[in-house]
Amino acid sequence: IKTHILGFPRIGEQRELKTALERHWRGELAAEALEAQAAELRARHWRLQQRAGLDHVTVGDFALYDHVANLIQLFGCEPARFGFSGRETPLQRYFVMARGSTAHAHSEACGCGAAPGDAAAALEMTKWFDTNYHYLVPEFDAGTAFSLHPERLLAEVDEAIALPASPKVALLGPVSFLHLGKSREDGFDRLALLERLLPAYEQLLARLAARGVTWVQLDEPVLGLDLAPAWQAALRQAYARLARAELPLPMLASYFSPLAGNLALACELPVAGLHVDAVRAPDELLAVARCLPRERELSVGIVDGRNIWRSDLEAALQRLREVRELRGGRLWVAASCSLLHLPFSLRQDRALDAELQAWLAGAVEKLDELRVLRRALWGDEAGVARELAESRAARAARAASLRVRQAAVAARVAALPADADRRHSPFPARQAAQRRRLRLPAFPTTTIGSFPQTPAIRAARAAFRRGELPQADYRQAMRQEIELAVRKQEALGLDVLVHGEAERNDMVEYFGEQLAGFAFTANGWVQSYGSRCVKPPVLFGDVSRPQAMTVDWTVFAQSLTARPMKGMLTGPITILQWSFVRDDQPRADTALQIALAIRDEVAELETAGIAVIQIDEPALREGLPLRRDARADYLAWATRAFRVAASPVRDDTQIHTHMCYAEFNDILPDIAALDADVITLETSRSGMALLRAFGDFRYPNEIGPGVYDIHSPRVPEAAEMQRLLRKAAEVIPAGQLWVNPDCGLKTRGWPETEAALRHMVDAARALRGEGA
Ligand code: THG
Ligand code: ZN
Repeated sequence: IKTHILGFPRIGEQRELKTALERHWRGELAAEALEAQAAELRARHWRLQQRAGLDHVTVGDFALYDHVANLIQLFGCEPARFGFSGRETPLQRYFVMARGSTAHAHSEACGCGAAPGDAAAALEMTKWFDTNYHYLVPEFDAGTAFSLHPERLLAEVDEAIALPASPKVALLGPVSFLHLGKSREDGFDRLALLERLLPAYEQLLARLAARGVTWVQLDEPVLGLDLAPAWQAALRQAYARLARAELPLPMLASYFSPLAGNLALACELPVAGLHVDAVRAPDELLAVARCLPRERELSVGIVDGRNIWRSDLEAALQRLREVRELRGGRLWVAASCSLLHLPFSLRQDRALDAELQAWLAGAVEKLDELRVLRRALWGDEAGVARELAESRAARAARAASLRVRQAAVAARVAALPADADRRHSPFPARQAAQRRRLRLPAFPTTTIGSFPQTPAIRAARAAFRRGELPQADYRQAMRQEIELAVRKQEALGLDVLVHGEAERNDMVEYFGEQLAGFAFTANGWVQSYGSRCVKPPVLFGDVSRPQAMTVDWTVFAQSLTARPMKGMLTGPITILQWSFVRDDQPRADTALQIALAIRDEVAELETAGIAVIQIDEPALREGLPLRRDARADYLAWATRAFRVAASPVRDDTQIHTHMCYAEFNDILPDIAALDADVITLETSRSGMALLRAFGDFRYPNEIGPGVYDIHSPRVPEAAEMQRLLRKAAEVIPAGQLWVNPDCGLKTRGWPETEAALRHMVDAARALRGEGA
C-alpha cells in the first residue's frame, strides 16, 4: 500500500506566489528572487507531503503561471507568432506567452497577423475541464516542432532529491496535451503531431530515469471524455511507445469523470499503474479493480480533491479493503485529482466558526486523511483510532446539525407550482410590452454591469471590512461612486444604465455573504489563473434570503436618472458552480433553492420600479458534465433553475442574461430555453463566429454581441465596432440587436472605459442612421 497525491496547490498558504509574481511584474522583484520564493514554496509543500507519510512527493505540478504553459516550454513549442529573438530568457518568454507583450517587434515572417510593432496577444485562456481554473491553450499547426528543454523540471527533481525526498514526477500526458491545444489552421488535425511529440516525451523519461526517478504520473484527463476512435487509437499508440522504457514506471491518471467507454482501454494500456477518480466515478471502482491486470498498480482517488468536506474515513477504508481483497495488494491511495482546486488549509481559518471548521478539510487536511488511511490499511488501525473517531463524529454532527436543514425551504420547494419557471406570455408579447414601457431606440446601448474598481473603491471596502470605516461613511462613499458612474453614462448617451457594482467584491461572494446557508473563509483562496485567485463560498445548508441584497443600491441609482437602470444579479447556476457545495443532496436541489432566493430578489426589484433586470450566468457552460450522456439531465435542471429565478415578473419587465468565458455553440437550444428577453455575450475575440451560430440557429430573442474586448486596454475605433455590428446584422435581424462590450469593466481604468464607450455609442448611432 502506498499513498500519493496528483498535485498540490502552488499559490501558497498566504498567497506568497501571487505576491511574488505581481512584484516581479511591477519590476520590484528580480527573477532570481522570484525563483527563490518558488523553490521555497515547493520545498514547504513537499515537506507537508512527507509529514503525511506519502511514499513520494509530487514534482512537476508546480508552475509559476500555469502547468500547461510549462509543458509548452518543456517541449519547445512556443508559437512562432511571438517572434522571440532568442535574446529573451525562458522566464521572459514564459510571461510574454502568459500575459502578452506590449511593445513587441514583429518581423514580416512572424505570421501572427498583427502589424509590425503591434503587441503580441497572450495565449488564449480556457477552463480546465469542469473546474474554475483556467489554463493557457497551446497552439498547434502543421509547422509545430517539438524539442526537449528539461532544465526547469530537472532542477525541481534535484530540489526534491536534495530535501531528501523520493520524487514522483507528474506531467500532462501527450494525448491530453494535444487534445487541450487548439489548431491555428482550420481543419488541421492535431493528432498528426503525435509522432513528432512522442520522441520528446521519450527523451524526457530517459532524463528522469538517469536522475533516479522511479515513477512518472502521466495525466490523461481526456480519458474522462467521450473520445472519438482516433483519439483512443492515439492513446494506444502513445503508451505502447512510452512503455518501452524500463524506468521511470508510468502511472496513467484519469480524473473528474467516469472512464465509461474508455474503461477497457484504460485497463489495457501497457502502463505500470492506473489512477482513477473514485469520487466522481464511485460505481466504476470495482469494475476497474477487476479489469486491470493483476501486475499493475491501482491508484484509488478516494479523498475528494474537488470539494472541501471531510472524508468519511471508515467508509473509505471499507471500500479500499474491498479493492485490496480483489487485487491482492498493489494498491495506492490518493486524492481523486490534484489538490490544486482546494484552499491550502481550512484548519485555522478565522472566518469559520468551530462547528463548520470541524466539517471541512483543505489541502493540508486532505493530506492528513491520506496519512490516516495509510496507517489503518497497514494494520495500525488502533494507532489512528482517535482520527477515525473524529472523522465519524464530524460527519454525524454535520448530518444532525440544525444549521443544515430549514423546514421552510423544503416546504417551499415541495409546493412550487409546475409553471413557476414560465413567464406569463411568450416572448413576442413580452417584447411588445417592453417596447411600450422602455421606449428604447434601435440598437440600444448598455454595459454588462461593473465599472472600474478604482483603488479608492477597494480601499474603502477594505477599511469597512476591517471595521475602520463606519457603515454610514462606507455607504456614502459607495453612493458617490454610483452617482459618478450614472453621470458618466448619461454624458456618454448610453440607453440602459447600470449602477456599476462599486459595493461588490466578487459576483458570487457578494451574494453568498448575504444568503443563509453559506459560510465564508478568510483565507480559502483557490487559483483561478496566473496570480489571480477566488475565494469560493462554502454552501453548507438550505439556502434562503433573509433580506433584500441589491434593492437599496439599485433604487438609489435609478433615482439619479430618468433612463432605465438595470438591476444586476448573479444567477443560480453560477453561484452553485463557483461555490463549494454540499455533497449531502443532489446539486439540482441546491440549485433550485438558490433560484428561489434570486427569484425573490427579482420580484422585489420589480416592485421597487426597476424595469430591466440582468441575471448573469457565465458558468452555465462549465457546469456541463464531461460525459455526453449526463448532459441532458444537467441542462434540464440548470435551465429550469434560471427560469425559476427569472419568471416572477410582468411581461413589461425585461430580463437580461450575460455569458462569457466559454464556447456556447454546443448548447444554443438550452440558452434559448432560458427564455431571457435579452442575452449579452462575449463574442469579439472570436470575430463574431459565435454569432453566426446564433443566426443559423435562429435565436428567437434579443441579443447583444460584445463589440469590443474588455480584457485588453486597447480602445477600438467606432468604425471597427460598426463593422462588427454590420456583420452581426447579416446574421441576426437588426431589430433584435443590442450594442454592448464583451463583459464587465471592473478590471479597466476610467479613461479607456470612457473612450471605448464613446466610440461604441457613436457606432450605434451610425447604425441607427443607416437603418432609418
Ligand atoms: N468570480 C468568480 N469566479 C470566476 C470569475 C469571477 N471565474 C471565472 C472568471 N471570473 C475568472 N476570472 C477572474 C478574474 C479576476 C480575479 C479572479 C478571477 C481576481 N481576483 C483577485 C485577485 O486574485 O487578486 C481577488 C481579489 C479579491 O477579491 O480581493 O482579480 O469573477 N468567483
Ligand atoms: Zn462576462
